[in-house]
Amino acid sequence: MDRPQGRDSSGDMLLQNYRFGKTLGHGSFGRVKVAEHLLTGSKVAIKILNRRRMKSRNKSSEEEKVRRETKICRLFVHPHIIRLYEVIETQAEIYVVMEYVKSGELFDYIVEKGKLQEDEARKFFQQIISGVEYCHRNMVVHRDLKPENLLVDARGNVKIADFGLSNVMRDGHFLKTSCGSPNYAAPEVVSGNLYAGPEVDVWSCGVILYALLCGTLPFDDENIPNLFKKIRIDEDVIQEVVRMGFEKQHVVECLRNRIQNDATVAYYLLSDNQSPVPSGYLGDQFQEPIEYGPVGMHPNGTLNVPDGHQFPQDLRPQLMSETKWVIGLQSAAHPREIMTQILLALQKLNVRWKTIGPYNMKCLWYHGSHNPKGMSSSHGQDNHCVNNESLTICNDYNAQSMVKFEIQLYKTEADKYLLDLQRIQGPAFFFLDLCAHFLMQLGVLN
Ligand code: 6Z2
Repeated sequence: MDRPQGRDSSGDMLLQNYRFGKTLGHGSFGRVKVAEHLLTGSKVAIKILNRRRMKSRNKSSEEEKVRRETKICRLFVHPHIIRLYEVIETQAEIYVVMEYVKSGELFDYIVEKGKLQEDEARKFFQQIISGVEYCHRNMVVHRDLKPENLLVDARGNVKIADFGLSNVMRDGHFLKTSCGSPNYAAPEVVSGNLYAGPEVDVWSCGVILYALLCGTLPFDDENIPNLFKKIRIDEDVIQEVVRMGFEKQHVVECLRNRIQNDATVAYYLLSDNQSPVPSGYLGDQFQEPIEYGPVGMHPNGTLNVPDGHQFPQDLRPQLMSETKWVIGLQSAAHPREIMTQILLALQKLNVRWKTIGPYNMKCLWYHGSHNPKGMSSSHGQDNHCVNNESLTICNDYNAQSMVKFEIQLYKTEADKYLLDLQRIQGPAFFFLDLCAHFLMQLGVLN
Protein backbone atom coordinates (compact mmCIF):
# COMPACT_ATOMS: atom_id res chain seq x y z
CA MET A 1 0.00 0.00 0.00
CA ASP A 2 1.35 3.37 -0.82
CA ARG A 3 -1.38 5.80 -1.35
CA PRO A 4 0.12 9.25 -1.67
CA GLN A 5 -0.24 11.49 1.33
CA GLY A 6 -0.74 15.10 0.79
CA ARG A 7 -2.88 18.10 0.19
CA ASP A 8 -6.55 17.53 -0.31
CA SER A 9 -6.80 18.54 -3.90
CA SER A 10 -9.40 16.86 -6.10
CA GLY A 11 -6.81 14.41 -7.45
CA ASP A 12 -6.06 13.09 -4.00
CA MET A 13 -9.78 12.67 -3.35
CA LEU A 14 -10.16 10.64 -6.51
CA LEU A 15 -7.25 8.42 -5.53
CA GLN A 16 -9.15 7.39 -2.43
CA ASN A 17 -11.32 5.27 -4.69
CA TYR A 18 -8.39 2.91 -5.13
CA ARG A 19 -6.38 0.61 -2.90
CA PHE A 20 -2.88 0.16 -4.28
CA GLY A 21 -1.15 -3.21 -4.46
CA LYS A 22 2.05 -4.61 -5.89
CA THR A 23 4.14 -3.14 -8.68
CA LEU A 24 3.65 -4.81 -12.07
CA GLY A 25 6.51 -3.20 -13.86
CA HIS A 26 8.69 -0.18 -14.38
CA GLY A 27 8.94 1.88 -17.47
CA SER A 28 10.90 4.89 -18.61
CA PHE A 29 7.98 6.95 -17.34
CA GLY A 30 7.59 5.48 -13.84
CA ARG A 31 5.89 2.40 -12.46
CA VAL A 32 2.71 0.44 -13.03
CA LYS A 33 0.87 -0.81 -9.98
CA VAL A 34 -2.07 -3.11 -9.62
CA ALA A 35 -4.93 -1.56 -7.60
CA GLU A 36 -8.46 -2.27 -6.51
CA HIS A 37 -11.31 0.05 -7.38
CA LEU A 38 -13.05 0.07 -3.99
CA LEU A 39 -16.55 0.84 -5.24
CA THR A 40 -16.68 -2.15 -7.56
CA GLY A 41 -13.92 -4.39 -6.30
CA SER A 42 -12.45 -4.48 -9.83
CA LYS A 43 -8.75 -4.76 -10.33
CA VAL A 44 -7.06 -2.04 -12.39
CA ALA A 45 -3.49 -1.27 -13.42
CA ILE A 46 -2.36 2.27 -12.61
CA LYS A 47 0.53 3.94 -14.37
CA ILE A 48 2.15 6.41 -12.03
CA LEU A 49 4.06 9.20 -13.69
CA ASN A 50 6.20 11.46 -11.61
CA ARG A 51 5.90 15.00 -12.90
CA ARG A 52 9.28 16.10 -11.52
CA ARG A 53 11.12 13.12 -12.96
CA MET A 54 9.41 13.59 -16.30
CA LYS A 55 10.42 17.23 -16.35
CA SER A 56 14.03 16.70 -15.33
CA ARG A 57 14.64 13.97 -17.84
CA ASN A 58 13.21 15.06 -21.12
CA LYS A 59 10.31 17.26 -20.43
CA SER A 60 8.79 17.63 -23.82
CA SER A 61 9.16 14.09 -25.09
CA GLU A 62 8.06 12.31 -21.89
CA GLU A 63 5.08 14.55 -21.33
CA GLU A 64 4.19 14.37 -24.97
CA LYS A 65 4.15 10.55 -24.78
CA VAL A 66 1.78 10.60 -21.85
CA ARG A 67 -0.50 13.15 -23.48
CA ARG A 68 -0.62 11.10 -26.65
CA GLU A 69 -1.34 7.87 -24.90
CA THR A 70 -4.06 9.27 -22.67
CA LYS A 71 -5.68 11.29 -25.44
CA ILE A 72 -5.90 8.28 -27.71
CA CYS A 73 -6.71 5.49 -25.24
CA ARG A 74 -9.43 7.49 -23.50
CA LEU A 75 -11.57 7.36 -26.60
CA PHE A 76 -10.86 3.78 -27.59
CA VAL A 77 -13.16 0.94 -26.62
CA HIS A 78 -12.14 -2.37 -28.16
CA PRO A 79 -11.80 -5.90 -26.78
CA HIS A 80 -8.16 -6.09 -27.90
CA ILE A 81 -6.99 -2.66 -26.85
CA ILE A 82 -6.16 -1.79 -23.22
CA ARG A 83 -8.93 0.37 -21.75
CA LEU A 84 -8.21 3.66 -20.05
CA TYR A 85 -10.70 4.49 -17.30
CA GLU A 86 -9.51 7.76 -15.84
CA VAL A 87 -6.57 10.10 -15.41
CA ILE A 88 -6.01 11.57 -11.97
CA GLU A 89 -3.65 14.48 -11.61
CA THR A 90 -2.09 15.48 -8.33
CA GLN A 91 0.58 18.07 -7.77
CA ALA A 92 3.41 15.58 -7.87
CA GLU A 93 2.07 12.80 -10.06
CA ILE A 94 -0.21 11.73 -12.85
CA TYR A 95 -2.12 8.48 -12.31
CA VAL A 96 -3.41 6.75 -15.40
CA VAL A 97 -6.02 4.17 -14.44
CA MET A 98 -6.09 1.37 -17.02
CA GLU A 99 -7.43 -2.10 -17.57
CA TYR A 100 -5.54 -4.75 -15.62
CA VAL A 101 -4.47 -7.82 -17.56
CA LYS A 102 -3.79 -10.78 -15.36
CA SER A 103 -1.25 -12.84 -17.29
CA GLY A 104 1.51 -10.84 -18.90
CA GLU A 105 3.50 -10.09 -22.03
CA LEU A 106 3.04 -12.00 -25.25
CA PHE A 107 6.82 -11.75 -25.50
CA ASP A 108 7.34 -13.88 -22.37
CA TYR A 109 4.71 -16.28 -23.62
CA ILE A 110 6.62 -16.86 -26.88
CA VAL A 111 9.96 -17.10 -25.06
CA GLU A 112 8.48 -19.68 -22.71
CA LYS A 113 6.66 -21.79 -25.30
CA GLY A 114 8.97 -21.37 -28.24
CA LYS A 115 7.08 -21.25 -31.53
CA LEU A 116 3.33 -21.54 -31.20
CA GLN A 117 0.94 -23.98 -32.86
CA GLU A 118 -0.67 -22.51 -35.96
CA ASP A 119 -4.13 -22.50 -34.35
CA GLU A 120 -2.94 -20.49 -31.39
CA ALA A 121 -0.81 -18.16 -33.51
CA ARG A 122 -3.81 -17.58 -35.78
CA LYS A 123 -6.04 -16.64 -32.87
CA PHE A 124 -3.47 -14.17 -31.50
CA PHE A 125 -2.81 -12.73 -34.91
CA GLN A 126 -6.49 -12.24 -35.71
CA GLN A 127 -6.98 -10.44 -32.41
CA ILE A 128 -3.96 -8.21 -33.01
CA ILE A 129 -5.18 -7.37 -36.50
CA SER A 130 -8.65 -6.60 -35.21
CA GLY A 131 -7.22 -4.15 -32.65
CA VAL A 132 -4.84 -2.58 -35.17
CA GLU A 133 -7.64 -2.23 -37.70
CA TYR A 134 -9.70 -0.43 -35.07
CA CYS A 135 -6.83 2.01 -34.48
CA HIS A 136 -6.39 2.68 -38.17
CA ARG A 137 -10.10 3.12 -38.72
CA ASN A 138 -9.94 5.77 -36.02
CA MET A 139 -6.96 7.45 -37.63
CA VAL A 140 -4.37 6.31 -35.10
CA VAL A 141 -1.10 4.55 -35.96
CA HIS A 142 0.49 2.70 -33.06
CA ARG A 143 4.06 2.68 -34.49
CA ASP A 144 5.50 0.47 -31.78
CA LEU A 145 3.78 -2.89 -32.19
CA LYS A 146 5.86 -5.73 -30.79
CA PRO A 147 5.23 -8.69 -28.47
CA GLU A 148 6.61 -6.63 -25.55
CA ASN A 149 3.66 -4.25 -25.93
CA LEU A 150 1.05 -6.95 -26.23
CA LEU A 151 -0.51 -8.40 -23.11
CA VAL A 152 -2.24 -11.78 -22.95
CA ASP A 153 -5.03 -12.14 -20.40
CA ALA A 154 -5.97 -15.23 -18.42
CA ARG A 155 -8.30 -16.37 -21.21
CA GLY A 156 -5.56 -16.12 -23.80
CA ASN A 157 -6.85 -12.90 -25.34
CA VAL A 158 -4.48 -10.25 -26.65
CA LYS A 159 -4.58 -6.63 -25.47
CA ILE A 160 -2.61 -3.96 -27.27
CA ALA A 161 -0.83 -1.62 -24.84
CA ASP A 162 1.55 1.33 -24.92
CA PHE A 163 0.33 4.01 -27.26
CA GLY A 164 3.18 6.28 -26.18
CA LEU A 165 4.62 6.41 -29.68
CA SER A 166 1.35 6.46 -31.54
CA ASN A 167 0.28 9.31 -33.71
CA VAL A 168 -2.91 10.67 -35.10
CA MET A 169 -3.05 10.51 -38.87
CA ARG A 170 -4.32 13.44 -40.82
CA ASP A 171 -5.75 12.78 -44.22
CA GLY A 172 -3.17 13.29 -46.90
CA HIS A 173 -0.36 14.10 -44.49
CA PHE A 174 2.70 11.93 -44.24
CA LEU A 175 4.75 10.98 -41.23
CA LYS A 176 8.49 10.74 -41.02
CA THR A 177 9.37 10.09 -37.39
CA SER A 178 11.42 6.98 -36.98
CA CYS A 179 10.28 5.21 -33.87
CA GLY A 180 9.71 1.88 -32.26
CA SER A 181 11.90 -1.16 -31.89
CA PRO A 182 14.22 -1.57 -34.89
CA ASN A 183 13.44 -5.28 -35.28
CA TYR A 184 9.81 -4.48 -35.99
CA ALA A 185 10.40 -1.33 -38.03
CA ALA A 186 9.39 -1.13 -41.70
CA PRO A 187 12.01 -0.42 -44.43
CA GLU A 188 10.62 3.09 -45.01
CA VAL A 189 10.97 3.83 -41.29
CA VAL A 190 14.58 2.63 -40.99
CA SER A 191 15.43 4.50 -44.20
CA GLY A 192 13.93 7.71 -42.83
CA ASN A 193 11.40 7.96 -45.66
CA LEU A 194 7.88 9.27 -45.52
CA TYR A 195 5.02 6.98 -44.62
CA ALA A 196 1.28 7.43 -44.48
CA GLY A 197 0.97 5.48 -41.23
CA PRO A 198 -0.94 2.20 -41.32
CA GLU A 199 1.65 0.45 -43.49
CA VAL A 200 4.28 0.62 -40.74
CA ASP A 201 1.92 -1.11 -38.28
CA VAL A 202 1.09 -3.70 -40.94
CA TRP A 203 4.82 -4.42 -41.35
CA SER A 204 5.21 -4.83 -37.55
CA CYS A 205 2.21 -7.21 -37.55
CA GLY A 206 4.01 -9.29 -40.17
CA VAL A 207 7.12 -9.45 -37.98
CA ILE A 208 4.95 -10.44 -35.00
CA LEU A 209 3.29 -13.20 -37.04
CA TYR A 210 6.72 -14.50 -37.98
CA ALA A 211 7.78 -14.44 -34.31
CA LEU A 212 4.60 -16.29 -33.29
CA LEU A 213 5.11 -19.05 -35.85
CA CYS A 214 8.89 -19.39 -35.75
CA GLY A 215 9.79 -18.26 -32.23
CA THR A 216 12.55 -16.10 -33.73
CA LEU A 217 12.75 -12.72 -35.42
CA PRO A 218 12.81 -12.44 -39.24
CA PHE A 219 15.38 -9.61 -39.11
CA ASP A 220 17.90 -9.67 -36.34
CA ASP A 221 21.47 -8.53 -35.78
CA GLU A 222 23.35 -7.27 -32.75
CA ASN A 223 24.73 -4.52 -34.91
CA ILE A 224 22.00 -1.98 -35.67
CA PRO A 225 23.38 -0.84 -39.07
CA ASN A 226 23.54 -4.49 -40.12
CA LEU A 227 20.00 -5.02 -38.89
CA PHE A 228 18.82 -2.07 -40.99
CA LYS A 229 20.60 -3.53 -43.98
CA LYS A 230 18.67 -6.75 -43.53
CA ILE A 231 15.35 -4.90 -43.27
CA ARG A 232 15.98 -2.92 -46.49
CA ILE A 233 16.04 -6.13 -48.49
CA ASP A 234 16.37 -4.97 -51.99
CA GLU A 235 18.98 -2.44 -50.87
CA ASP A 236 21.45 -5.31 -50.50
CA VAL A 237 20.73 -6.57 -53.98
CA ILE A 238 21.25 -3.08 -55.38
CA GLN A 239 24.59 -2.91 -53.58
CA GLU A 240 25.59 -6.17 -55.17
CA VAL A 241 24.70 -4.83 -58.61
CA VAL A 242 26.70 -1.67 -57.81
CA ARG A 243 29.69 -3.85 -56.96
CA MET A 244 29.47 -5.28 -60.48
CA GLY A 245 30.34 -1.83 -61.74
CA PHE A 246 26.98 -0.12 -62.28
CA GLU A 247 26.24 3.32 -60.94
CA LYS A 248 23.76 3.25 -58.08
CA GLN A 249 21.56 6.17 -59.11
CA HIS A 250 21.35 4.68 -62.60
CA VAL A 251 20.35 1.25 -61.29
CA VAL A 252 17.63 2.74 -59.08
CA GLU A 253 16.30 4.92 -61.90
CA CYS A 254 16.19 1.99 -64.34
CA LEU A 255 14.46 -0.26 -61.81
CA ARG A 256 11.92 2.42 -61.07
CA ASN A 257 11.16 2.99 -64.72
CA ARG A 258 11.22 -0.71 -65.54
CA ILE A 259 13.91 -0.26 -68.11
CA GLN A 260 15.43 -3.50 -69.28
CA ASN A 261 19.22 -3.42 -69.37
CA ASP A 262 22.29 -5.23 -68.02
CA ALA A 263 21.90 -3.69 -64.58
CA THR A 264 18.21 -4.48 -64.09
CA VAL A 265 18.54 -8.01 -65.46
CA ALA A 266 21.38 -8.63 -62.98
CA TYR A 267 19.23 -7.17 -60.20
CA TYR A 268 16.23 -9.38 -60.94
CA LEU A 269 18.37 -12.49 -61.28
CA LEU A 270 20.08 -11.82 -57.95
CA SER A 271 16.89 -11.02 -56.09
CA ASP A 272 14.99 -14.00 -57.56
CA ASN A 273 17.80 -16.35 -56.64
CA GLN A 274 17.96 -14.98 -53.10
CA SER A 275 14.32 -15.37 -52.18
CA PRO A 276 12.52 -18.66 -51.95
CA VAL A 277 10.28 -19.61 -54.87
CA PRO A 278 6.72 -18.54 -54.16
CA SER A 279 4.36 -21.43 -53.96
CA GLY A 280 0.74 -22.26 -53.19
CA TYR A 281 -2.05 -19.77 -53.15
CA LEU A 282 0.23 -16.73 -52.81
CA GLY A 283 2.45 -17.65 -55.69
CA ASP A 284 -0.25 -18.45 -58.21
CA GLN A 285 1.21 -17.50 -61.55
CA PHE A 286 -2.17 -17.58 -63.27
CA GLN A 287 -3.65 -14.94 -61.04
CA GLU A 288 -5.62 -12.26 -62.88
CA PRO A 289 -3.76 -8.94 -62.94
CA ILE A 290 -5.50 -6.10 -61.17
CA GLU A 291 -6.24 -3.22 -63.50
CA TYR A 292 -6.08 0.35 -62.33
CA GLY A 293 -7.06 3.48 -64.11
CA PRO A 294 -4.38 6.08 -64.79
CA VAL A 295 -5.36 8.41 -61.98
CA GLY A 296 -7.34 7.37 -58.97
CA MET A 297 -8.59 8.49 -55.66
CA HIS A 298 -7.45 7.02 -52.41
CA PRO A 299 -10.41 6.23 -50.10
CA ASN A 300 -9.10 8.86 -47.69
CA GLY A 301 -9.46 11.55 -50.33
CA THR A 302 -5.85 11.64 -51.47
CA LEU A 303 -5.12 11.74 -55.12
CA ASN A 304 -3.25 8.79 -56.57
CA VAL A 305 -1.21 9.00 -59.69
CA PRO A 306 0.89 6.12 -60.96
CA ASP A 307 4.63 6.54 -60.80
CA GLY A 308 5.96 7.53 -64.17
CA HIS A 309 3.23 10.11 -64.68
CA GLN A 310 5.69 12.76 -63.77
CA PHE A 311 5.00 16.42 -64.10
CA PRO A 312 5.32 19.05 -65.37
CA GLN A 313 7.41 18.17 -68.41
CA ASP A 314 8.61 14.62 -68.48
CA LEU A 315 5.50 12.61 -68.99
CA ARG A 316 6.30 9.03 -69.78
CA PRO A 317 3.38 6.87 -70.78
CA GLN A 318 3.69 3.36 -69.43
CA LEU A 319 1.93 0.09 -69.93
CA MET A 320 -0.72 -0.32 -67.28
CA SER A 321 0.77 -3.58 -66.07
CA GLU A 322 4.08 -1.84 -65.50
CA THR A 323 2.82 1.00 -63.36
CA LYS A 324 4.03 1.21 -59.83
CA TRP A 325 1.68 3.11 -57.57
CA VAL A 326 2.54 5.98 -55.33
CA ILE A 327 0.41 8.50 -53.53
CA GLY A 328 0.31 11.95 -55.04
CA LEU A 329 2.33 13.28 -57.97
CA GLN A 330 6.06 12.79 -58.18
CA SER A 331 8.58 15.03 -59.83
CA ALA A 332 12.32 15.32 -59.99
CA ALA A 333 12.22 19.02 -60.91
CA HIS A 334 13.52 21.72 -58.57
CA PRO A 335 10.96 22.32 -55.78
CA ARG A 336 10.71 26.01 -56.59
CA GLU A 337 10.03 25.19 -60.22
CA ILE A 338 7.38 22.67 -59.16
CA MET A 339 5.71 25.26 -56.94
CA THR A 340 5.74 27.80 -59.77
CA GLN A 341 4.06 25.29 -62.07
CA ILE A 342 1.51 24.47 -59.40
CA LEU A 343 0.68 28.10 -58.73
CA LEU A 344 0.35 28.83 -62.42
CA ALA A 345 -2.04 25.93 -62.80
CA LEU A 346 -4.04 27.04 -59.77
CA GLN A 347 -4.20 30.58 -61.06
CA LYS A 348 -5.54 29.38 -64.39
CA LEU A 349 -8.26 27.50 -62.54
CA ASN A 350 -9.26 30.58 -60.51
CA VAL A 351 -8.14 28.97 -57.30
CA ARG A 352 -7.39 31.32 -54.42
CA TRP A 353 -4.81 30.39 -51.85
CA LYS A 354 -3.26 31.27 -48.57
CA THR A 355 0.39 30.41 -48.03
CA ILE A 356 1.02 28.35 -44.90
CA GLY A 357 4.66 27.64 -45.70
CA PRO A 358 6.87 27.70 -48.78
CA TYR A 359 5.52 24.33 -49.87
CA ASN A 360 2.14 24.31 -48.23
CA MET A 361 -1.03 26.23 -49.12
CA LYS A 362 -4.66 26.29 -48.14
CA CYS A 363 -6.79 26.71 -51.23
CA LEU A 364 -10.31 27.71 -52.12
CA TRP A 365 -12.11 26.92 -55.34
CA TYR A 366 -15.66 27.33 -56.55
CA HIS A 367 -16.92 24.56 -58.75
CA GLY A 368 -17.63 26.02 -62.15
CA SER A 369 -15.46 29.08 -61.58
CA HIS A 370 -12.66 27.85 -63.82
CA ASN A 371 -12.52 28.70 -67.48
CA PRO A 372 -12.12 25.48 -69.46
CA LYS A 373 -10.13 27.30 -72.12
CA GLY A 374 -7.86 28.84 -69.52
CA MET A 375 -8.66 32.40 -70.60
CA SER A 376 -9.92 33.82 -67.31
CA SER A 377 -6.65 34.80 -65.71
CA SER A 378 -6.57 38.08 -67.60
CA HIS A 379 -9.37 39.47 -65.46
CA GLY A 380 -7.05 41.99 -63.88
CA GLN A 381 -6.94 39.57 -60.95
CA ASP A 382 -3.33 38.56 -61.04
CA ASN A 383 -2.91 38.33 -57.31
CA HIS A 384 -4.73 35.26 -56.14
CA CYS A 385 -3.35 35.36 -52.63
CA VAL A 386 -5.97 36.05 -50.02
CA ASN A 387 -5.83 36.50 -46.32
CA ASN A 388 -7.20 34.08 -43.80
CA GLU A 389 -10.66 35.60 -43.43
CA SER A 390 -11.46 35.84 -47.08
CA LEU A 391 -11.01 32.10 -47.40
CA THR A 392 -14.25 31.69 -45.54
CA ILE A 393 -16.13 34.47 -47.28
CA CYS A 394 -18.07 33.54 -50.34
CA ASN A 395 -18.87 36.42 -52.58
CA ASP A 396 -20.04 35.77 -56.12
CA TYR A 397 -20.28 32.04 -55.84
CA ASN A 398 -22.61 29.66 -54.15
CA ALA A 399 -21.24 28.33 -50.86
CA GLN A 400 -22.41 24.85 -51.85
CA SER A 401 -20.06 24.82 -54.80
CA MET A 402 -17.09 25.69 -52.62
CA VAL A 403 -14.17 23.29 -52.25
CA LYS A 404 -11.42 23.90 -49.71
CA PHE A 405 -8.27 21.88 -50.06
CA GLU A 406 -4.68 21.86 -49.01
CA ILE A 407 -1.58 21.46 -51.12
CA GLN A 408 1.68 20.18 -49.74
CA LEU A 409 4.92 19.39 -51.52
CA TYR A 410 7.02 16.76 -49.77
CA LYS A 411 10.62 15.78 -50.29
CA THR A 412 10.66 12.00 -50.48
CA GLU A 413 14.16 10.91 -51.24
CA ALA A 414 17.16 12.54 -52.90
CA ASP A 415 15.88 14.87 -55.64
CA LYS A 416 12.34 13.52 -55.57
CA TYR A 417 9.33 15.61 -54.64
CA LEU A 418 5.81 14.49 -54.04
CA LEU A 419 2.76 16.67 -54.37
CA ASP A 420 -0.26 15.93 -52.28
CA LEU A 421 -3.73 17.44 -52.60
CA GLN A 422 -6.07 17.00 -49.70
CA ARG A 423 -9.74 17.92 -49.53
CA ILE A 424 -10.65 19.87 -46.41
CA GLN A 425 -14.24 20.83 -47.07
CA GLY A 426 -16.79 20.69 -49.86
CA PRO A 427 -18.30 17.97 -52.04
CA ALA A 428 -15.89 15.14 -52.91
CA PHE A 429 -16.98 15.14 -56.54
CA PHE A 430 -16.20 18.82 -56.91
CA PHE A 431 -12.78 18.13 -55.41
CA LEU A 432 -12.28 15.34 -57.94
CA ASP A 433 -13.28 17.74 -60.67
CA LEU A 434 -10.75 20.26 -59.39
CA CYS A 435 -8.07 17.54 -59.35
CA ALA A 436 -8.89 16.58 -62.93
CA HIS A 437 -8.68 20.20 -64.11
CA PHE A 438 -5.50 20.69 -62.14
CA LEU A 439 -3.86 17.62 -63.69
CA MET A 440 -4.93 18.81 -67.13
CA GLN A 441 -3.36 22.19 -66.46
CA LEU A 442 -0.13 20.50 -65.42
CA GLY A 443 -0.23 18.39 -68.54
CA VAL A 444 -0.45 15.09 -66.66
CA LEU A 445 -3.93 14.33 -67.95
CA ASN A 446 -5.05 15.13 -71.46
C1 6Z2 B 1 -2.05 -3.65 -17.55
C2 6Z2 B 1 0.71 -1.41 -18.46
C3 6Z2 B 1 0.63 -7.41 -16.23
C4 6Z2 B 1 1.86 -7.07 -16.66
C5 6Z2 B 1 0.53 -8.56 -15.47
C6 6Z2 B 1 -0.79 -1.52 -18.39
N1 6Z2 B 1 0.48 -4.69 -17.20
N2 6Z2 B 1 -1.90 -4.91 -17.09
C7 6Z2 B 1 -0.63 -5.42 -16.92
C8 6Z2 B 1 0.31 -3.46 -17.65
C9 6Z2 B 1 -0.94 -2.90 -17.85
N3 6Z2 B 1 -0.52 -6.66 -16.46
N4 6Z2 B 1 1.55 -9.33 -15.21
C10 6Z2 B 1 2.78 -8.99 -15.65
C11 6Z2 B 1 2.96 -7.85 -16.38
N5 6Z2 B 1 1.27 -2.58 -18.01
C12 6Z2 B 1 -1.37 -1.39 -19.75
C13 6Z2 B 1 -1.34 -0.45 -17.46
O1 6Z2 B 1 1.35 -0.44 -18.86
C14 6Z2 B 1 2.71 -2.80 -18.02
C15 6Z2 B 1 2.99 -3.72 -19.17
C16 6Z2 B 1 2.50 -3.37 -20.43
C17 6Z2 B 1 2.75 -4.20 -21.51
C18 6Z2 B 1 3.44 -5.35 -21.32
C19 6Z2 B 1 3.92 -5.71 -20.05
C20 6Z2 B 1 3.66 -4.88 -18.99
C21 6Z2 B 1 3.27 -3.25 -16.68
F1 6Z2 B 1 3.64 -6.14 -22.36
